[in-house]
Amino acid sequence: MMTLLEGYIGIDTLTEQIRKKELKQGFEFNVMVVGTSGLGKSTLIDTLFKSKISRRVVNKEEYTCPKTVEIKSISHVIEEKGIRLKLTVTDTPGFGDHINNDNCWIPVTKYINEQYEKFLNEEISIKRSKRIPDTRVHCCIYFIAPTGHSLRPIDIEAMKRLVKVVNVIPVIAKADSLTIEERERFKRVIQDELKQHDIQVFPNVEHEDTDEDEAQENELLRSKMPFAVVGATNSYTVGGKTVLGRKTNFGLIEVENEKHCEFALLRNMIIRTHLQDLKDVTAQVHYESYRQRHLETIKNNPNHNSDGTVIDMVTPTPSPVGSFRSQKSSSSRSSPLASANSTPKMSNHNQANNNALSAQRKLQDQNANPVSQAKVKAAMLMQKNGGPRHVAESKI
Ligand SMILES: Nc1nc2c(ncn2[C@@H]2O[C@H](COP(=O)(O)OP(=O)(O)OP(=O)(O)O)[C@@H](O)[C@H]2O)c(=O)[nH]1
Ligand SMILES: [Mg+2]
Repeated sequence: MMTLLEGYIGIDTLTEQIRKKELKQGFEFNVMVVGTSGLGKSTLIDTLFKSKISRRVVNKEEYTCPKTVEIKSISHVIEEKGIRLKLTVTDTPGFGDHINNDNCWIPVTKYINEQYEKFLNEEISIKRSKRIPDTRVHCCIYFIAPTGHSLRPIDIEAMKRLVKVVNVIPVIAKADSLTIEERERFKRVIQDELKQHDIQVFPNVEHEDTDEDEAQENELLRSKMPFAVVGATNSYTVGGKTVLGRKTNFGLIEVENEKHCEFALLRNMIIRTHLQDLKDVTAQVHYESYRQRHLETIKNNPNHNSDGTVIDMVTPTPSPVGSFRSQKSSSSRSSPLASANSTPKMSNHNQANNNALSAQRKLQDQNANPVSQAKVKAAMLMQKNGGPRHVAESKI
């Protein structure tokens, strides 16, 4: 189904971004919004894509912004100047609605891991499709309340977990409630706190190319983050032009006017300059790290039925940063043997797990020998065919 855009957002610039990259793959992009309830998550998604995208609208007149009560993904195909983008937006219920908000990030990290699991299952399945549908979350926009003071413990705890599994882009929500000076001060406080708690948001310096220009561009972006944003879905006419904005007692706040807020910086980064990078880091850092965790879990506990809730996301696992760098600079990113390294997901079937484990071990021992790897892969696939398989369903 085609979703009509109500204005220019800039997805046509994608061609330039991926010129040297995997053109044939087409464009799929999955974005998620997370944070406390009522901070404008659903609204910002609509603002970003200039379309009523965060929910299906039956009657435009009846369009309201209901509270989000469950994790919900909606896919749209949007097109601009002949470039099509399959966009999936995952809206999540806000934190903070319960008396006890401990572990409120778990449903979100679980959802993210389920998408990795789906991809992994596809990758290792015997009849895998040429192009695996990619539901992995490429970008998680994290909403910080505009308190002007400091990050709240819930935000620190949630972001700590999230940055281990997904690209996190923090934003100061509803920035219209802060003065320019308050925004700048709040931004510096947040930057210090993120550093203090070692919360590495996107773009992470460790995942960067050696490319000088890219490094400089990212350094500049980091100094301006988190962007102070305002979301709006109402249009107004200013100087003969239609703009999205919020009408207040003190005048109209135009969301795309850089003098009014930093929405445009966020949109430019996500869509116009870093979309492909968000996808690359997802595939080569976060997904790889998920696969490693599964491998470790099966190795250390063959009878363990691993899933996203069991694995501790805070305990650092070796991140494949080095390999990401080298992969990123090489022309061929995905090894043809990558799927042989994958860990099949099997439910309580000890024999199946043990056989898979021994196949994995053999694979690790012999990873320099492509012939042996092919044999091990074949053994794993045969094993997989014979044993029961648990495929997690995501709650979309
Ligand atoms: N002042 C101001 N209000 C906003 C902004 N963005 C959204 N709102 C309003 O805030 C209210 C909540 O917006 P939502 O987009 O539903 O918030 P949410 O974060 O999705 O809320 P949950 O679904 O409960 O998690 C609505 O009345 C919006 O119109 C903003 O940037 N500034
Ligand atoms: Mg919502």
